[in-house]
Amino acid sequence: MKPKVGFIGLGLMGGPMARNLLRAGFPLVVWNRTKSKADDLVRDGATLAADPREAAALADVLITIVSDPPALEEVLFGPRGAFEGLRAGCTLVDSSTISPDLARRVAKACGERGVDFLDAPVTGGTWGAEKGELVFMVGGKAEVLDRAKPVLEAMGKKFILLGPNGAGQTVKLGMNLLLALQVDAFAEALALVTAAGVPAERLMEVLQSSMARSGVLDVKAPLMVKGEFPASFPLRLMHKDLRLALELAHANGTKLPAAEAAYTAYSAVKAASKDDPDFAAVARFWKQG
Ligand code: NA7
Repeated sequence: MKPKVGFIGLGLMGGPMARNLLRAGFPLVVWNRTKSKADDLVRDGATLAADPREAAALADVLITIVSDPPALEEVLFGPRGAFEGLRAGCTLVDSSTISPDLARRVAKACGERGVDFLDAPVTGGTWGAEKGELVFMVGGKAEVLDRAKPVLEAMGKKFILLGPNGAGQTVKLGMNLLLALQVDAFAEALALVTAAGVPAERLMEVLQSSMARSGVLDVKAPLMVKGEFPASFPLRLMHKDLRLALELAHANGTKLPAAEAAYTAYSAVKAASKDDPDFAAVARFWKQG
């Protein structure tokens, strides 16, 4: 029999991930702060929990994917939070991007209740979430990952065990730091070239045939040239990830001067944007002057 899965956080990523669990035939209990985001899933067979506590109490495997560290603390440890409902022997998988420090605190609290825990942030964007082709960066024990895999396989194609709890989040922050810098660097190159009178298309042409080409730029650079930023990975979340990376660096005495500079650009665009754009909108920094 398939384990019962609880799912908390039906945002841009969580919505399609939960949909894939339902499609794969897992009995699914969902909870989201904004209730209406659960409507389609409930219509198609998922059960709506009254609160995170109930979602946890009904689940063998509970998956959380919410915005940031305060959101996770709220759904786990807040009033009627999941921790009040988690039973010994269950597994909690958190796929939010949070600090490694919070991941370790959650692991400790789980350990005290006899609950297994994996920090398992994902990469692949909304496209990967919809296709069920996410890559999971996992911190925790190999045997816990092995047991959780049949559930995770409904949502992803690759599961990389990186070390003890916290290691998944650490690597995720390193990866997003690189993505943030690549997109920021392209925005600078674009500003340099176009201000000097050469059209953006010429830069793109060369980029496509050079070593400067990368997966992220294949996707983001054309949108940046057009100035269109529909949110696939919202800038507000990349801004949060850069902040978490800088906090981790600070705690370990690691200097990240390029990340500091990029954080300034992302912060300015975040403050000035009235919409909820993709992180590629960091290009607006050079339009604002
Ligand atoms: P979204 O689309 O912004 O979704 C965020 C989700 O987190 C959404 O379900 C939110 O509920 C939920 N949320 C945010 N704050 C809270 C609080 N305080 N309490 C409960 N629930 C909350 O983000 P993505 O799906 O793109 O990304 C999710 C994570 O994966 C994030 O860490 C990324 O960096 C990676 P809402 O629907 O707004 O009521």
